[in-house]
Amino acid sequence: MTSLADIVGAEHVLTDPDLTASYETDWTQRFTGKARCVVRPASTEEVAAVVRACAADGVRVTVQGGNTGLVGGGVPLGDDVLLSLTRLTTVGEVDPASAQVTVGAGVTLATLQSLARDAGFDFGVDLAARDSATVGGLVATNAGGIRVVRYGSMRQQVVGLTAVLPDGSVIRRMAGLEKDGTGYDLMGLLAGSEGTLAVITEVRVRLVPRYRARAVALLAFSSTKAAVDVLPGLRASLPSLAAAELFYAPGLALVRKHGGLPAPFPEEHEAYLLVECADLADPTAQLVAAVESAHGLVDARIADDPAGQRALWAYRETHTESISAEGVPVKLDVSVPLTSLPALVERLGPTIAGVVQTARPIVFGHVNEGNLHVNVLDAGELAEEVTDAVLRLVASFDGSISSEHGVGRAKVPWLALSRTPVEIEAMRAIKTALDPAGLLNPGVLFPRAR
Ligand code: 2HG
Ligand code: ZN
Repeated sequence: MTSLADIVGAEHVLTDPDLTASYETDWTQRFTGKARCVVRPASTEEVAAVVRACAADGVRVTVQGGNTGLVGGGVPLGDDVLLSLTRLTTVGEVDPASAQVTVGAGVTLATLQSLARDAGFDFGVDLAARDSATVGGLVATNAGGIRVVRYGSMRQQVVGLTAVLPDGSVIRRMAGLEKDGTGYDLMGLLAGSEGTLAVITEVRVRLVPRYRARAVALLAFSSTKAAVDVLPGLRASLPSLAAAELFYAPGLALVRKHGGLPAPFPEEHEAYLLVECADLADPTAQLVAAVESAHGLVDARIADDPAGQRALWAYRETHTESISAEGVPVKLDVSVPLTSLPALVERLGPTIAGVVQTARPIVFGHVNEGNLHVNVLDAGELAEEVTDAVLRLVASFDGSISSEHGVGRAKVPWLALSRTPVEIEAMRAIKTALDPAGLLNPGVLFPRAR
């Protein structure tokens, strides 16, 4: 095999366990594996040369960005090369005419956001892992986050991609054409392909206007249905709506415990909706009016100042870390049609308790998309059984077993709950056409071939 050290430099081929450890276990500590080495290329050409060398020797490659994934998709399997893209950190100039910018796959979301803001724009995707999650990983998983209600997921932000195919050849579509009807949408296909079809090395994204004026409300409800029922009214009366996030009393109790946060309301309530508006002019009056005319609220707080807004957001944004502080949860990420969301939530508790009586479900998510993060603490030995029961319940509502985190390696056995045999065959045909030897991200999306 062409020496990987000859391609990237010996200091970027890591084999010392002290150096490889942080690449070999995921953020949740749930998934871990041993790579034959960690390779850290710094350009598309180096990535292509590494992939070509691995292909020549039939060596499998697992691709990793910021290692913030939650479904084990970026963790090595055992005998694979771990291709870390965090050195692909080039940033281009923001083009104000097209409102676009090109960045390397290893640039973090936070860096992209500040790049956009410095140029008077903003970026349409935001999520709590912003400081570590990389643009390449966000595209590969078609990440969602807290702004989907306004701007859509990561796929909707992509106007150009450079990607290395499993044989080491390179696709380069970087002109940023907003309209391009010349055949298959390869960029759309690679977005969300979880590194199974190509290694994304560079991305051109569209930027959105920068809305500095914000207002945030925390609304309390006595049921999921009451919270869901206010959404159509909020969407219709608030063109500035920029986030709508749901959480529940058990999650609130956890974030208060681990973050030392005060109670948001004098009394505890069943469900909470965090709503944010963002606009050129102060949206507070709009938000107050919308809240006043909403039915079914039992309490509400509105913050028009940044510190107060951050304090309200903390109740939602610190869920993931507070759950991890309690233990290693079973993490599920599902979506159902919005009208089915209350019924799903009602049945989640009994379904999980039917598997492990003492398990503690913590549920929160992006309510407008019907997307719930079902975290289950204290599932003990029965993580697979809990997963199976919850995902079957979700499928019974015509839902998705993976809404925004990807299928990774964790959800592979359940893919058929969300995809028909015909769809899975079509996806396999695409995989086989681009990666006949199954070298790229083996075991992700489809069962491992050998
Ligand atoms: C979020 O929305 C992330 O905060 C993480 O998607 C969800 O920890 C989770 O389950
Ligand atoms: Zn999420």
